[in-house]
Amino acid sequence: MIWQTTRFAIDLGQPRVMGIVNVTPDSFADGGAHADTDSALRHCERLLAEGADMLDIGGESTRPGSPPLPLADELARVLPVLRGALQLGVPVSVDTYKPEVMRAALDLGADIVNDVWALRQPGATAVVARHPSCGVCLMHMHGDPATMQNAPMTGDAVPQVLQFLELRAQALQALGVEKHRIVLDPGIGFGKTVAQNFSLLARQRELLAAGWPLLVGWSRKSSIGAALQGDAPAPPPPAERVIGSVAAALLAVERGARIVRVHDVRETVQALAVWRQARKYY
Ligand code: HH2
Repeated sequence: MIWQTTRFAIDLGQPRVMGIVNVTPDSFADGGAHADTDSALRHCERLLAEGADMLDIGGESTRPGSPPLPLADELARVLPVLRGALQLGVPVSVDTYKPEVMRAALDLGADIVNDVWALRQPGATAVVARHPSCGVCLMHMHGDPATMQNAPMTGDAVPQVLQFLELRAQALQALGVEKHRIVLDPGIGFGKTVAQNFSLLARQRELLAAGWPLLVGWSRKSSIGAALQGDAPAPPPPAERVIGSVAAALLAVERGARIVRVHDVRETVQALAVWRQARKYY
């Protein structure tokens, strides 16, 4: 199974680790840690040294309750880091829902568009469809980041997420984007309850029925916090959810995910090395 992107045909025969680079002051897990170009690029290099297969650069936080960022600010955060990251020899993805940012990033040579809105902003599908070969990740989100946790989805999330993602992928294919450029993502934490998030993990194989590779992002999210809370008055903060996040990434890979989007690359790579070793004897 291959994920075709601008410069790389990524072999998804092996599970791949996508390292998160948030060039933001306010991301829920690591806001402010790499908010200027130099520190973001150092972070890129560190993630690659730890074993990341690809990088995902984002300029706007999508944490629940986050306000939209003006276009000019997002461009100013993302493009200088992207320019540097594109020299590092791995696929580079841009995490954005704004078609103008997608276009500017693709013009610079970005490999992948990662859109939590699954290209539902006006003009976004056209930007991707016009490009001859970029990869794209279409993610499910219920509602929008400003309000999604006030009114999460209701009912069984699995068939709803599957139907949404299939329709978005088919719409993109109808515009001429080949299937091997597209991966799908159930959007853990985006307008879903803790129970719905874990049902998407437990029954992840149902999502594979759509026939596209799956990318998943559990890293440090509040559902991990909820699972770790036990009898404590509050969940552990994001930085203390690393082991729980690695466990979720491993369970996702065991259930067929091909790409895991993570903050903690070193720890995830180690876990996957053990998984890979055991898999030889299946
Ligand atoms: N999660 C976040 C952002 N982008 N993209 C995909 N495809 N899948 C995800 O699960 C996903 C995503 C949220 O995590 P993070 O980037 O760490 O936080 P923030 O949005 O606060 O910057």
